[in-house]
Amino acid sequence: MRFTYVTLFPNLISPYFEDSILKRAKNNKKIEIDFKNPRDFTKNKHNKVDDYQAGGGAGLLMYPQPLCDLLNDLKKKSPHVHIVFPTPSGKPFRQIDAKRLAKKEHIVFVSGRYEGIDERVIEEYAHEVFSIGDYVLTGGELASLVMSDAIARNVKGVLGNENSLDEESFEDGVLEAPSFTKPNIFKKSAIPSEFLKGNHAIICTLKKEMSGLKTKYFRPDLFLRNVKGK
Ligand code: 6GU
Repeated sequence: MRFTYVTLFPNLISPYFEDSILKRAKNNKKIEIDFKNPRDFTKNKHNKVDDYQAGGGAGLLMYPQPLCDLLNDLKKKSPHVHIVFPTPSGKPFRQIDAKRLAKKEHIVFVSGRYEGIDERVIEEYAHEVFSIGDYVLTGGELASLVMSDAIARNVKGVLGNENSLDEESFEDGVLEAPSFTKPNIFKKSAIPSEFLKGNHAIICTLKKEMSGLKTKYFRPDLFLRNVKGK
């Protein structure tokens, strides 16, 4: 899997791949990353990438030409890229999207800064437009990283133990059951006793019950979606 980040600020992104699982994945060539800077495609003296909004409105927007030249260049070199625009006005990014996108060869994340990107660029180039939640970030970089991380861990060979991909939150549309490790008693609080007895059928039933309760309590929206079978 190759991730290309189109960003004015590559330094916001690159350190995330310098530690832990994604560092190993990069070293093992399970994932490859590179960066393209729209500023390198400007044609004006001061390498300006932003401009005032048509019709007024607070803040500046990234205007089309540098981004379009950059993306045309990218598509010419890699015709099969899947281009993603992170924006708070996109559709919600979910676990099923992470799994689906993990099968792509090459994903490009186009991060806007300032108040965002001229809509015509998104119309022209986006294969998908995602939001990572109902809040506004200062730019698309963090959102791109969030999505890349969720995608990368579904790429074959990235996680040490592929079993960790089963049984996790959202796998069956429910939150993961609580889990415990040693010590058996921590600050007067004991691990549920069945967990220590080792009857896996009982533990499995218990976990399913806890999973359901947790989902109902913290995510009534997910719970109802399951009840309705959507
Ligand atoms: Cl994808 N981008 C930005 N800038 N803000 C966000 C977001 C994305 N998702 C939620 N907030």
